[in-house]
Amino acid sequence: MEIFKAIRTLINISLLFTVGLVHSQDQASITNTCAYKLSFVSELDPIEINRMHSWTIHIETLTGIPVEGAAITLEGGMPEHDHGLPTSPRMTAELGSGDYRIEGIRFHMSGVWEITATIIIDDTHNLCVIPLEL
Ligand SMILES: [Cu+2]
Repeated sequence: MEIFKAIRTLINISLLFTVGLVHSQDQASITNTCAYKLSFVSELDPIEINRMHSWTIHIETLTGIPVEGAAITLEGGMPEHDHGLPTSPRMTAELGSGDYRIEGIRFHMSGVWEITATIIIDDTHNLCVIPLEL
């Protein structure tokens, strides 16, 4: 289990590095690693193809303290197909206790997706990858 975790972390870090380079023109400071623990609950469970829905993303520090006052942007796509999301999801509310509502999420294909949540706190951008298979 530890080995799988380590491999997954390495994969995530390499993906984050790529994403970080893409965003390197931003003024804000970019961290190539994700300094937070992210989890999400989908309004649709299971997620259905081609149905618009929202997520609640929960952010914690690595020691388990809920993170408040963040802004989240969500991007993503299918790495095997070289395309992005068909919609532009937006954070619409901070719900408290480290929870944030993201609306306008829709997936138009089943398969492997990769969602990158940019967590913005005090001009620091953290890029956190959420792997997803539909
Ligand atoms: Cu695709």
